[in-house]
Order: sequence, then C-alpha cells, then structure tokens
Amino acid sequence: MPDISVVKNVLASQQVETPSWGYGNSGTRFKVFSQPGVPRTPFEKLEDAAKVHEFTGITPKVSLHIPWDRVEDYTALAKFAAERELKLGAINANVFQDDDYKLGSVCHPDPAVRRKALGHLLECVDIMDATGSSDLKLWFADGTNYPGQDDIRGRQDRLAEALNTVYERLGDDQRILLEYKFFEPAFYTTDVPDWGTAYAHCLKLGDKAQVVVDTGHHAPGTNIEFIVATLLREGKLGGFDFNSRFYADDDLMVGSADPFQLFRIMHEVAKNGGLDPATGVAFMLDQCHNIEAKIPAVIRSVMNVQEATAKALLVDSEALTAAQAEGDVLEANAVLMDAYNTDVRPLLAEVREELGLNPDPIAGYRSSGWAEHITETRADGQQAGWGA
Ligand code: PSV
Ligand code: MN
Repeated sequence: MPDISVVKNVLASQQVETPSWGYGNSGTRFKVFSQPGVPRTPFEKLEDAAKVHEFTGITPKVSLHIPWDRVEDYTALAKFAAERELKLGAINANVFQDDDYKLGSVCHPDPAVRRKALGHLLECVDIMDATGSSDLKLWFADGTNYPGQDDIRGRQDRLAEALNTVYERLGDDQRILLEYKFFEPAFYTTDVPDWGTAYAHCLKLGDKAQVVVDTGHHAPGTNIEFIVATLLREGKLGGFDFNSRFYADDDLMVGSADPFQLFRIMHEVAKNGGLDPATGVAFMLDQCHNIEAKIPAVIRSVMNVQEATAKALLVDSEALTAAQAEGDVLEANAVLMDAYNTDVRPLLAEVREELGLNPDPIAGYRSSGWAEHITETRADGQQAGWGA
C-alpha cells in the first residue's frame, strides 16, 4: 500500500496554476453575464488569485493572456504578484482576435499577416522576460473552413517557420507549450488539430518545446490518458489546460463532467513521474465561469484536481503491477477502482490543516468577507472580460 506520509507530501507540494481570465466575465457567443465584484484590471485579477491561493495553499502561479492582460509595466505587475505571494505563470499569446486573422495568423497566406502574428509572439517572450515567466503557451485558431481554401501542407510549413523563429528567441529557462484543438473556430482543417501534429512540431524544435493537453480539446470518446502516458514517455508533456466538457470546448470546471476521466489522467501522470516538479508538467486551469461565482469556482476546480491526484496516489501500484503481470484483468481493474472509490476528502482536510489552512477552502473563502468587499469596492468602472 502507498505510504500515506509520502502521499501527503506530494499533495502538499503539488501546484495548480489559475488563469487570469477565469476571474473576469465570460460567456458564450449568445451572452456574457456580468457578476458583482469582477476585477477591472489585471491587478485586481491577481488580488482574486491571491485569495484562491490563501485558501487552497497550492495556487501560487497565475497565467496571463495578452492582450487581455496588457499593462504598461510588466515588472510592476510581477512585483504586485510577489507582494501577494504569487508568481506570474504562462504567458498565453493571442493571435485570434484581430480582423487581420480571418484566414489565420502564422499560417495566413499573406506574409504581412504572418509577420504581424510573429511579432506578437515575440512580444510575448519580451513580456516573459519582464515577468519572469518560463512558459509561452501557443494556441492557434488557424485553419480553413472549406476544402480547397488553402494548401494544407503549405500552412504546416508556415507554422514551422514561425515556431522556429520564436524558439530561437527563447531564453535558457523558457519553453514553448504548444496546444492543440481539433476544431473551432475552423471547421474543415485546423493547423494544430491533435497531439500528433503538436508533437511532430515540438520534436523538430527541440527540448524547449512541449505539448499542452487541454482536456476540452478532443473529440468525444478520445482516450486522453493514453495521450498523456505517451507524451510523458517521450518527455514531451509540457502541461495541462484543465477544464471539463460535455459537448465541445465547454470550459466548465475540471472534474465536474467526468471525475473518473480526470482520475484516469492523474493516474497516468502519477505513475509516469509527472508529479515530480523536475518533470516540469504545468497543471494549469483554462476555464470560464459564466454562470457560477468565479472565485469559489476556481477553488472548487483546484479541489477537484487535488481529489483526483489523491486518488491516483492511493493506487496500490505493487498490487496493480502484480495483477497486470499475472494477466488478472479483474484484479487489476479492482485495484484501480478501489483507489478511485476512496473518499479522499478527509485526507485532503488533514493535508490542509498541516499546511495551516482551513480544511474546507470553500467555507473559509465564504466567511472571509472577500466577496462582499469586492462587490462594494469594485462597483464602478469597466469589468474585465473574456476578450477584453
Ligand atoms: C482555445 O480554445 C483555448 O483553450 C486556448 O488555450 C486559449 O488561449 C484559451 O482557450 C482562451 O480561453
Ligand atoms: Mn486551452
């Protein structure tokens, strides 16, 4: 059986990175509903992230999205974060919200548009230098809607060229995290549609390029844990954009739609060394809280990741290996299910108490008065939102 003190240590040291955009308003293409107390600036987003860290104890990093989090002085933003025991995490480039990008960004047929997109990616590396971020997260909305619209292979060449230029610009401790998604906004071809395409580009680029698995970016029924195990085996799993989906890229709270899938993913992560910080797997959230209160939703998401991780750590790996070696299908499956069916909430409450935290982070947040404080003090001004 796993040593509980080792399990507790891993749980206490795991980190989950929260997204700045999860604190702002978001919605569907039909409606964005605003919420009271929503941040108006990247600084206020960091204040909310600091609250999440105060109650979870494992969320010291915040991902930024540029230009949504554009500020004049990124060093000042990093300092503001540090004063709240936070660090700035992945810088997410955004080459999908400009009229010029109608036919793509780095894969666009027009070299002038490609240059503009590349300029933005390089600017993001400049921002990383100022914030101390090590990860450049690249997701491209590039693709085509109609057969014949553009040259599929030619677009791959353009993509490779841009990635190569960005790769050359990276500092020693910086890396590219390349994110794939099979469709949307393009409906016929997408230029980075799957882990294989992302992996092929990263392999050519070198050690400082790895793949990001956004759990919402797969066709229904895709075995994500297989992808995770394969990428870890190749040393190419850079991290996760965690969220849940029922239909497409729903961006719901991780672990809410299919907690068993999250467990299966975390089992592969745990057994293949992905929880060792040296492996460099970034556990990021990429979620939008459209109808639920944002800060407690982020806290709940972090707790869901922790619960899946705890269950994965409780798998009796000796018993599992023995059952697998004997070809005992039922026993092997039973070992895994025993761990999944364990109620890990008391264990996590203990871990939190040992860290000096409230054993119930949601209750702690609710009684902190922060929601009332931001509702009162952020009454005026323009709320930050997805895409703004
Ligand atoms: C694309 O759907 C995506 O997952 C990318 O990570 C973007 O940066 C993010 O969503 C925007 O919310
Ligand atoms: Mn994502």
